[in-house]
Amino acid sequence: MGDNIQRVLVTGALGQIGSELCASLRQRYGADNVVASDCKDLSGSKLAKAGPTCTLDVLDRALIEKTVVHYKIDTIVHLAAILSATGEANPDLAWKVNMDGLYNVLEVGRVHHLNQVMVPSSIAVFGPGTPLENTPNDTILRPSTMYGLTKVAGELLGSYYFDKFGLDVRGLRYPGIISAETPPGGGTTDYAVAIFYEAVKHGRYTCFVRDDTRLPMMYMPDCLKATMDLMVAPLHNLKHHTDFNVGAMSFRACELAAEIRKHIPSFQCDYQPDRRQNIADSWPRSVADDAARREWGWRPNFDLETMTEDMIKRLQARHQAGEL
Ligand code: NAD
Ligand code: AKB
Repeated sequence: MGDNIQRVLVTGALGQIGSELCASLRQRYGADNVVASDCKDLSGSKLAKAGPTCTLDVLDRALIEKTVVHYKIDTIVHLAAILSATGEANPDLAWKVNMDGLYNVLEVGRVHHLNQVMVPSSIAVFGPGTPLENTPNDTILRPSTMYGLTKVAGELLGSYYFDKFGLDVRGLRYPGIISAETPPGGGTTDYAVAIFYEAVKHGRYTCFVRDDTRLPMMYMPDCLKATMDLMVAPLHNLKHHTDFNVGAMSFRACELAAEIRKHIPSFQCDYQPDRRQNIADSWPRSVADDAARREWGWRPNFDLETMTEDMIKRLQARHQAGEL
């Protein structure tokens, strides 16, 4: 199981997480053994220069199956999804991609006896009825968004495939992911990334949540570590499978702005909350990740201070190189 991964298919590989996770997976398993796929065209992308790629819409089960057979895939990392803000604007699309897409991937996993399917979940599984401070791993899951609803159903569906068919489905509930390579694709936590780009490029940012909004966040290197550590964790150590809370840091939007100001003293941030504020208010302020720590040794490396320093260094280098 976890230690038997040889050929990996990544769906949604052009996204914020996929674009960096594919590179890490290729380092670990060999460039030729990680097939990066997305419904968008990958030709000309960094991923296409470094290893195999294919265009793959996860709503096309026959094509997933063909790809798995063609590349002799034994593990799928399923990242294709519609995130919270886009999902609220287009719930029909969110349902289709997040539910039908996952069902297709799990069915192919079952029929082809794959070693593992990794499916990220999200802090979006929680809702206003959940304890929002230090939210426990096993608690009330009543989200108020279509995205959150599909993530809860996805966790349950993955567990069902494990219990019923023995398919090794794993997943962690990422908090908002902050990264300097690929911008996020339509989530509520996107402000915590956009603020860095705008600070470096223009020295000012208008934030779409209130200054006192506090949410759990994680820097990309920790996201990659968490994902790859869970993938290789011995199955017999896991009591949870598809639903691990993983914490790293929690901060208010104004605390992030203040941290950025330590590096860019003239940085100005103002706040104009929009419809995403309601989503942010329904999510945990911080999460308890004792199950992940106990069952597969989860430990984050970055906090607000070290993440901010590294983000600014990377984005300033990209800005100077004319990439932003
Ligand atoms: P993203 O929006 O940046 O990327 C998603 C990718 O999926 C895009 O490249 C898009 O083209 C692709 N896609 C959309 N529909 C598709 C389809 N029908 N077939 C194939 N590809 C399709 O998302 P991300 O941030 O990289 O998220 C990856 C996973 O992690 C998702 O399951 C998401 O819910 C989860 N997650 C992300 C965060 C975060 O902050 N980034 C937080 C919690 C959970
Ligand atoms: C979003 O904001 O939708 C994502 C998530 C926390 O799932 N970043």
